Formats: sequence, C-alpha cells, structure tokens
Amino acid sequence: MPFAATSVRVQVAMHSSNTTGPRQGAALQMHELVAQLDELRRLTILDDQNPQSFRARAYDRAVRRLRDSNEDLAALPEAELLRRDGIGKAIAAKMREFFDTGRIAKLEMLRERFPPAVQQLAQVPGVGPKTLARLREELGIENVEALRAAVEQGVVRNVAGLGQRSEQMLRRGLQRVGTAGKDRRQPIARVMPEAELLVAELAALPGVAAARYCGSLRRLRSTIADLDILVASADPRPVMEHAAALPVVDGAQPFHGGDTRAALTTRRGLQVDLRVVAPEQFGAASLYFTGSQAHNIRLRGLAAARGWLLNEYGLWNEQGKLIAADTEEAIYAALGLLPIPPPLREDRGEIEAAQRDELPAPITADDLRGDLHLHTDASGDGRSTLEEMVAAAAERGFSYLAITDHGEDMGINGVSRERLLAQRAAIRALDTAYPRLRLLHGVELNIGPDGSLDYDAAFRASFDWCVAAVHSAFDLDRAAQTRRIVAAMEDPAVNAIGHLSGRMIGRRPGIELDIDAVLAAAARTGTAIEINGSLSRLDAGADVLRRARALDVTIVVNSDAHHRREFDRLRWGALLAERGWVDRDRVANTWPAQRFLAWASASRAETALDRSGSA
Ligand code: DGT
Ligand code: CA
Ligand code: CA
Repeated sequence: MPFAATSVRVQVAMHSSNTTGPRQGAALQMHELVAQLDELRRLTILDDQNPQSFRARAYDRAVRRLRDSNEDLAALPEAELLRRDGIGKAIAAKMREFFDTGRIAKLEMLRERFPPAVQQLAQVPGVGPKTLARLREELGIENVEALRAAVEQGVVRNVAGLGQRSEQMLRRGLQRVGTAGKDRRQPIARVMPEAELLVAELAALPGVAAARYCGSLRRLRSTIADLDILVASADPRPVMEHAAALPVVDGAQPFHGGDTRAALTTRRGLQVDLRVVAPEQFGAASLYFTGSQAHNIRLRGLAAARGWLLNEYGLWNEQGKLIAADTEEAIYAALGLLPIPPPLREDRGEIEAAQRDELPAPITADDLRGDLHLHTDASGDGRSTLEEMVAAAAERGFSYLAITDHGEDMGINGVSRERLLAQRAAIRALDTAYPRLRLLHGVELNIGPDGSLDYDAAFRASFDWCVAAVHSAFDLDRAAQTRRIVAAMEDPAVNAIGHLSGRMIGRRPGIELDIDAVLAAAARTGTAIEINGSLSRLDAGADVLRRARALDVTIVVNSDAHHRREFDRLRWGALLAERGWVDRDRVANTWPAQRFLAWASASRAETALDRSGSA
C-alpha cells in the first residue's frame, strides 16, 4: 500500500483519543449526532421564540462537550450518558434514541414545523425568533422571497410589534443576505469536518490503499458545490457498499456503467461525488479531480505540446505508452514542472512559476513557531482556561505565544482592565514555568466605527502584542471602512489586523475596503495582516494576500483558537497562505523567537516614535 502513509496523513485529521477503540463508522455517527443536536438547538430557539431559551442552552452545552471530546458513546446506556459532563436527562434520552434508531423524533417534528425555507428566512439579519413568528402568523410569510416582497410593498410596518423601524432593519438585512442566500454552495466550514471523517473512514477499509478529497475543497475554496472523494482500491464494490451504508449518508446513486462511481447525499444535504480508481492511477485521478478545470486545461496543453496525452488515467506518450500515473508529483515532473500545491491550482500564473522554479516557498503548520491570536475562558466565548491553552501550545512545540482575549468594548465577551491585569500576572508566572515557550500578554482590540480602540493609549501600550479587528458596524461604506482600518493601523500599539474583512463565510459578507489603500497603510505602518485559520473566516482572503505580494506587507498566520484543540486550525491558515502566494519568509510567526520578538517590539516602538515625531 504505497500511498496510505502520505496521502491519508496529509488529508485527514487523526482522531486518536477515541477511548473505546475504533468502531467502523463511529466517528461519523458521533458527527451526525452532534449535527442533529445542534439543529435541535437552532430549531428550539425558533420554537421557544427565545434566543436565550434554557432548552436551547442545554443543547448548546451538550454540543460543545461532545465536539470537544472524541469519545464513542454509542454503546453506553442512558444512565451512563447522563454521567457525562453537560448531558442532562432529556438529552441523554435523545442520544440513546439516536443510537438505537438513527433518528430523533423531536427533531423530525421540529423540522416539519420549520421547513428549510423558513430556516433560511430565520437567518436574514433582523429576523429574530419572535419576528419570524409574527411574519408567519400575521402575513403568512414562509420564505425569503415573500419577505422581500412584503418589505417592498411596505406591509411589514403595519404588523403589531414590528413597525417602521423593523421594516427598515429587515430591508438592510435582506440586502446583506444578497446572493449568498440563494447560493447552493456550502461554506467550507460545514463541508470540511464531514469530508475528513468520510475520507478517514474510507481510507481505513480493507483493500483501500489511499483516500483523499479533491475538487474545490482540496484547493481550499471558501465555498464548495460538491465534495469529490477519490479512493484507491483494486476492488471498488465493497467500498461503494460500505459508503452507501454510512450513518451520515442519506442516499446513494451508482452511475451507469459499473461500480466505480457513486453520487451520495449526506443527511446534511452535501452532495458527494465518490470515485474508486486503481491504486496505480491514483495520482492521475487526483490531479484530474482536484482541478481546477483551468489548471487541468493548461496541463493537458503542456502534454499536447510534447505530443502526449494527459487524462484521468495517466500521462501517455505518442505510442500510447504510460509515462506517469501513480503520483501527482511524477506527472508534474514529466511535464517539466515542480509539484504545484493544490491551493495554487487555479491557472493564475502557477504553471509559469513552476516552470521557472519561482513558486512561493511552501508553508506548513509545522513552520509556524507561535500563535498570535487566541482566547481563553476570560473571553465570554473562550472555552479553555489559560493554563489549558498554554499547555496545548507547549505540547505543539511553539516557541512563542500571544494570549489575546477580547477587549472590553465587545459587550459580554469583552474583558475588563482589572481582569486583564490579573491575567497578566498569571501569564508572567506561567512564562517562568515554561522556559522554552515565550508567553506574550496580548489583547484583541475592537476597531470602532471611527477607528477608535478599547481602553486608553497607555493601557494599550502596556501589552506585548495587540491584534485589532472589526466586530461591529459591518455595513459602513467603503471609504468609512477603509478609514477605520487605517486609523487602527496607525495606533502605535497595534501589531496586526485580525480577520481583515470580518466575513463569516456563507453567513455574512466582508466589509467593503479599498484594499490597495489598506495594504499600503499596512506596509507604511509596519502592521501585519492576519491570516485567520478558522474555516468560517479564512480571512484575509487569497485575493487580498496575492495583492500584498508585491508590497512590503508582513503576514501572520493565527488560529483564533477559542478551545485548546483549535490550534489545529493553523493547518488551514498555512493552506490559505499557500493559496494567497505568500512566501514563507513574509510570515512573521515562521521566524525564530529572537527575530520575531525583536520585530514585534520594534514595530510598536517605531510607530510610537513616528507618532511623537510628527505630533
Ligand atoms: P465545486 O464543486 O464547484 O466547488 O468546484 P470543483 O472544482 O470541485 O468542481 P467539480 O466538482 O465540478 O469538478 C471537480 C474537478 O474535476 C474539477 O476541478 C476539474 C475536474 N472536472 C470535472 N468535470 C470536468 C470536465 O468536464 N472537464 C474537465 N476538464 N475537468 C473536469
Ligand atoms: Ca466539487
Ligand atoms: Ca464533482
């Protein structure tokens, strides 16, 4: 099995803390359970007409606990499930029901009450659970289009409890939904976990040499139309049969003409294009199904120029003799190219760069020596303690780490000055306990609508590291957004701008910005631009990063972890750096501690000097 070790390890997060040992399909079953409980949480909020519904909060607790552990619970009796942290009686019963029957009756009842179009309606900014109920009861509005029509006709303002202001808010909300609401593409954050579990499951089957996801997911596009999974095996039939019977799979349709390809639909509504190929053709098939189509067309052109043929089965010479097929690298090499990482395969100059040995120096998560944006449970939304986060970071072998809880302007998630000062003392003490890990006390400042920041200048200056980011006023115009970001960059305490656009993929578009002006200001003020590795964000995006390439802009790759396990997001951050053509040496947290720390403190001091000089 020549491929198993490399390709599978690269593509798949290993879930090693499964205490009951591997059971076929176990990880996927737990994944499906968590997804159903999370859906119960969302629908219960609608049903109770209350975002703070205590029942929804109970689901939320259960979902977080189950997500944070990888335990296989299917064999446990209800009484035992109840003993798990965060699991109450009602939820333990539903879990047992799910394990026994594969379904939760309560969820199915709620799904009937809130069909998909209504759930979509509930996602329009401004449509809270109460508003949703009023719109349905008073106006019979059951989908986004009906709401749009009602707002246009001005009838919403006449509904008791809504009025002119609500109508105005809904109009803006509908604008923000824009085309994203109609788009069938799924956000990458929804697809990736399921894809990784499916690939791990299939890779572990007997007779399977390797499995990987291909297509837009492997290229790290932010949204995915369908998931392409490729399996290398000489015996496709058992693979197909196993896949069709998996707990997350809702339906499977074989294609005509054999059992090497099937279209699966998962219970989360994801389309999966599953193909099984002979192991010796795995490279050619990976290349073909990873795309992009534009990239493949260029590769076929290079082959044709030599009189050769490239297809999903291999690279062939003019006599029809096989030149290469088993690995992608072999095919690239035969075409005179350095291997091109999947995120770059968009025909945006990567072929020429590979010919001239000018591809950006590759970055992996292992090259990152520190993480500079993460939260502890001091932030309202943090889920691990300071000690847990630091221990996890030390285990990863980091040389430096900046703790950056939310600044106080962030409402309930923000942290007061007093609490941060207490945290600083704790961090200094921990720093001594971890001699090989340099701990920085940082903060994630909120960039106000006018570019103002939390606390006061002196307090901001007392931190070792500051990330500043937008968390509010997403609909200001382009000039105002650009001004606020540049103003934050000019603050002497600010080292980096976190998740530049503020987008939440599939839910909220990013703020509008004059990117050239922002990048010029980043270069001028020595402010780094963050690559945020959260799959919900992937921000700054690849297009922005590509434009930064020509400028003297420093980049940092961060996890924005809110839990000790979320440092793994750095994998996506590194892939996004790759997709954005970022050279490794541009990324400040690939630098050794001494160089990094010198840069971090110097950029703060220098900007401060510029400031006093020009004042
Ligand atoms: P998606 O699914 O829209 O998010 O994006 P992709 O890139 O995954 O597109 P998809 O699923 O249609 O196809 C996967 C890869 O397979 C694609 O990147 C290139 C290859 N491919 C699929 N259909 C064709 C085709 O008709 N011609 C060529 N040359 N390549 C194709
Ligand atoms: Ca696809
Ligand atoms: Ca496809």
